Amino acid sequence: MKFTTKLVSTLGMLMLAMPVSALMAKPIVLGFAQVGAESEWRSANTESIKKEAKAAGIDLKFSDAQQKQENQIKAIRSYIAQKVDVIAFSPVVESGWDTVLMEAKAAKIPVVLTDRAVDSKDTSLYVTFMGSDFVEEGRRAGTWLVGDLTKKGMMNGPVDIVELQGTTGSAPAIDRQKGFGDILAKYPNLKISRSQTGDFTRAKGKEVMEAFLKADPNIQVLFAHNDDMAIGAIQAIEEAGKKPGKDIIIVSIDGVKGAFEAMMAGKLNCSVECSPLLGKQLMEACKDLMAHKPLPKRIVTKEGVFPAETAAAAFPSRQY
Ligand code: GYE
Repeated sequence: MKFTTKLVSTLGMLMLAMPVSALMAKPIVLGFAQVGAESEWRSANTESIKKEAKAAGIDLKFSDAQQKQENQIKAIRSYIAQKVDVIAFSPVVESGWDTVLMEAKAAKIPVVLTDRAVDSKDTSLYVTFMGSDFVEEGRRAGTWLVGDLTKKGMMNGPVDIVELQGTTGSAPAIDRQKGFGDILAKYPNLKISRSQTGDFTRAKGKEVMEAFLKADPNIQVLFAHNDDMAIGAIQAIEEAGKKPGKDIIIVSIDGVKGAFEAMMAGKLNCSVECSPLLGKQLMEACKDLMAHKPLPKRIVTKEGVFPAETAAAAFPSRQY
């Protein structure tokens, strides 16, 4: 046998003996900079990303920024240094990202925004933004409220509404406030008497609601930018000797299990859905990017509204 033929056949045998995975292309490396673990929504989002990365055979590098922008920026810089294939992140606040995004661009690493948007003027700094329409969620909460107040005969007089805002400067806090406000603006009897941030957490939601109740014993409605703050507020309302869901009408956003349980217990009146299950879409986007397929600039999540009377029927099929 000639040397070259021998070499080729030896190589062939070697390849046959190798595990299939070793012959396949290197896995896509995705660096994901998560906001934190502030809510049930966020935990479900993290779980979805980890599970779907595994299912797609994507090598996921994951970091938790504990709701701090500087930590997210550090994580993104370390992904750039590690030369990952794709960077994805859910920006804790909207502004202040241009510098680090320019660094990613210079390193030719595509950036995918998941869940929350940035306010950068230069949209070439990211390839796509996948997530919910938060303005629409706020409008849905407002529209549901008007319907409920109408049914209860409360639209003829002034209604005292308080608002628990999400993290100051975050896209969902800005947009949900706007959407809800758009609806309220059509009804002069609906007024927000107090509005403060509860940072999307149960503990802060409870704390701020306690202060609201002390300052104003006549609160009729609570709009919370997420379910966790509503759940914290429910505790504060009960501790103040009132009945949440009855003495105070409560509408919040996310549709997490805890909200469904509160609705079934009659303590929460409505939750507007915001799906955290973005993992699958994100992994598909990574694969498309690596295959040089074009991506739409905006991928909007499809969602519904769950008034309390629909909670028991929907509960068994809820995935988060
Ligand atoms: O509503 C809230 C979480 O960005 C949509 O962040 C997300 C929000 C969600 O902490 O619960």
